[in-house]
Parts: sequence; structure tokens; C-alpha cells
Amino acid sequence: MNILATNGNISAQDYLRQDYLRELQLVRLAGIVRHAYENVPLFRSRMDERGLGPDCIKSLDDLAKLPFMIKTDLRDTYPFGLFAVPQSEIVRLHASSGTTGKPIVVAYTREDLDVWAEVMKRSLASCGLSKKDIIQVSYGYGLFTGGLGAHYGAEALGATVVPASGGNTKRQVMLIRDFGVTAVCCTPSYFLHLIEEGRKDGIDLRELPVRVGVFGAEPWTAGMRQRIEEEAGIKAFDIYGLSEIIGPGVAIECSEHNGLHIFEDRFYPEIIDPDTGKVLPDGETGELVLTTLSKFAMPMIRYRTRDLTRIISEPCACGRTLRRIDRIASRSDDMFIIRGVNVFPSQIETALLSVKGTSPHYNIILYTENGMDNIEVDVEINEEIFSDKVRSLESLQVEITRAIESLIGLRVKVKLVAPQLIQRSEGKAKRVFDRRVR
Ligand code: DLL
Repeated sequence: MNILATNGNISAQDYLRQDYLRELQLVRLAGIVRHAYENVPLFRSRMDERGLGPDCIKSLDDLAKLPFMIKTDLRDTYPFGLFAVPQSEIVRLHASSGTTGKPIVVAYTREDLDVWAEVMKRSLASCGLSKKDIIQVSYGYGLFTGGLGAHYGAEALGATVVPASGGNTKRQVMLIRDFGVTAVCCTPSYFLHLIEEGRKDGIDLRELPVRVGVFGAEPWTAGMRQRIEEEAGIKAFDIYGLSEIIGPGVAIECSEHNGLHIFEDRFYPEIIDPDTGKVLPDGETGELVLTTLSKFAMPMIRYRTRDLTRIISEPCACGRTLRRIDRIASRSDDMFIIRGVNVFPSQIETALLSVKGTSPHYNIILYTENGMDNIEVDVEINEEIFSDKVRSLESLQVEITRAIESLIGLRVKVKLVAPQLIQRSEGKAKRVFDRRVR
């Protein structure tokens, strides 16, 4: 079998025998390392410093000898310093603003866009979608990769695409109802907003044909999935990706909902210890490092994502041979340290949603009082509980405080706030506000 001839055939790639897959990865890895060496000065100088040449990849294990790339490499070479092809070969730019400073800019050749559409098509197929579906894309269109990424994948699948983009939430719900939309792609936090706006207008998503949600671009917990599935009567699939690597479509859940299959024929995953940089074996949790095996405009070799996960190499009941990554619960830079205790926002979400009667709308505020750092969690409660007797409000507050304390080992201040007071998100939710005095 000529494995390279399987390009473009989704099932052949997702169900490729592992030995063929490794062979394909090796051929592509050697090619992309050579391409980056020959065309990206920053990469070449780092390789030269290590005495590594353009043909140093003889086996997949050789990858571990190569230098890492990090986000500041993109900022330091802003805007086009990491591009590996002439500008005339670049057909699209995207950018991600991040939290500080200059945006990072990413580029695609025609072939790169085809690969992106292909991995997104395979992602949507993994959610059980096909050309028979009507897919509403409610990720933002523009410099953000979410909208256009999902759009071209859904078109490649042959589905009917509704390019709604983010915002104008009432109209979004109307489109879902009137067009008989069967799947929605957006951030999980925005989907919560859609459910809620629908309710206000007497539209219950459970009664509509919509049956699949393709949610990503931000961390979300199993508890959040359960709430969404119950309240909208859909199956929610977790999709992962990042601008630097391609955008959405790096990894996706299958019908088993037990980890996200990574498109290993396009993106080579490693897990490293974030402190030492040492490669960890499958199964151990650490920082995800990705190498683009076939992206030519801007190859990323051993890019440190900062996202924490583990590789699951056990076979999946769905039959795909691609390894999985665990749900990305957090980024290494999301973690905050309060009185010596490491806390991730996802732990607070998990604890919160384990309590009956809570809403998925919350903010985490870090503040300083009498020289000590503290956490306040503002949780919105629903109308029913809000108009209930004071006693049940108090017991809810106690219950939430206990649930959080037992998970993170710290007593936090819980404030119940009236319905609609927590700001709703139209894209990536911002839930942590750091007001500590330093
Ligand atoms: O968020 C690409 C994307 C769009 C993915 C739509 C999925 C759906 P960036 O804006 O560059 O790209 O942000 C990438 O978002 O490093 C993670 O920290 C986080 N992230 C993305 N997907 C997930 C997910 C897009 N499913 C950063 N779970 C990544 C948790 C996610 N975090």
C-alpha cells in the first residue's frame, strides 16, 4: 500500500494501521524539518547551535533533540519573521490577540488551507455529521481562526453552512429554529447564552432538530457538558486547536466522548514536563507540544502550547487508530497560587456545577485583604432560587463553599448574585479577574 496515496481520504487516515501512520509521520517530519531549516532563520540558527543539520531526522525519536518553539518566538518575529515561503505563496493570514502586547500572526499557503479544511471535515465527521446536516457556525469570523476554520470544513463535508459568526444572539436562535439547524459550532460559553436567550423568547432548543454541538476554543468541564446536553437536548463534542498550529481541528472527540483523537498524520504530539522539558511517556500529564507535519507557510516544530493534558494510547472503541489527548482542563499559565495552593479555574467550575441548583454563570475574583490573597466566587442563581426563602439561599451558599473547599483545599468567599448579573460571552469567556495587590 502506498501510504502517501491515501491523502485526502478521511477514513483511510483515521483508521490507518499504526505502523503505516508512523511511517507517514516520519516522511512528513523529515520533510518539514528540512523546509523549516532552509527557510526560517530563527529555526536554522537554533539547529546550528545544537549541531543539527537539515537531514537530522532519521527516526521519530530524533524529534526530541530539536529545539522548542514558544509563543514569544512569534511575538519577537512579528509580523512575518517565521514565514517559510515567499509572500506570493501565502493566501491567508489570521491573528490571535492574546492577553498582552502584539498579536501573533499565522499564515497559510493554498495547500495549508486544504489541509485545514480536511482536518475540520474529519472533525465534523467524527461528531456524526454529514452532508445531510445544516451546520451553523457561530464562532467569530475574522482574524480569529474559529469561524473560517469551521466554515471551510463544513463546506468540504458537503453540509449546508449557516455562517452566522458571533453576536446578535436573538437572531442566532431564530436561525437555528427557522432553518432547522442540526449542529452548532461555537464556544461552550456562547452556547449557554444561546440556550438562555432562546428561553427568554419561548424557544426551547430541546424541541428543535439541533442535535450536535461542536464546542471548543476555551476550557470547559464534564459538569458543563452535562448541563449543556441536558438543557439543549444535544450531544456536545469537544474540539481543540490553536492558531499557531492551524486553528480548530487539531483534535476532536468521537462518539465515545472519552478523549480527543489527535490528527496525528498532520500534527505530531509530545507531552513534556513543563519544568524540565523532558519528554514524558504516554499516559503522564504534562504540557502538550505539537509539530505541524505538513504546514508550509509557517511550520511549527515542537511548539509548546502551554496546554496541560496527557496522551491516551489505548485503543478507542470507535475504531480510530489515532491516539487521543485528554480534555484540556487547563493551561499552565491559567493556574493561580493562593496562599501556597495551586488552583485551576476548572477545579472551581467542577466543584460549583456538582451542586444542584447552581448556574454555569460565574466569575472568579482574586483579591488581597489584610495582605492575604483570597478567592471570591460570584455565582449567578436562577430566578426560582432567587425568589425562594432566604434560608435556602444560605444553604446553597454553604454547599458551594464546601464543595469548592473539598476540591481545592481552600476556603473561598462565595457570593450569590441575582440572575443576569454575570456578563455573557459571545466568544471565549473571561471568568477570572485578578485584582490582587502585588
Ligand atoms: O481557539 C482555535 C479554536 C477555535 C479551537 C474554535 C477550537 C474551536 P486560539 O485563539 O489561538 O485558537 O486559542 C488557542 O485556546 O491553546 C487552548 O488554551 C484553548 N483551547 C482551544 N480549544 C480548547 C478546548 C482557538 N477544546 C487556545 N479545550 C489553546 C480547552 C481549548 N482549551
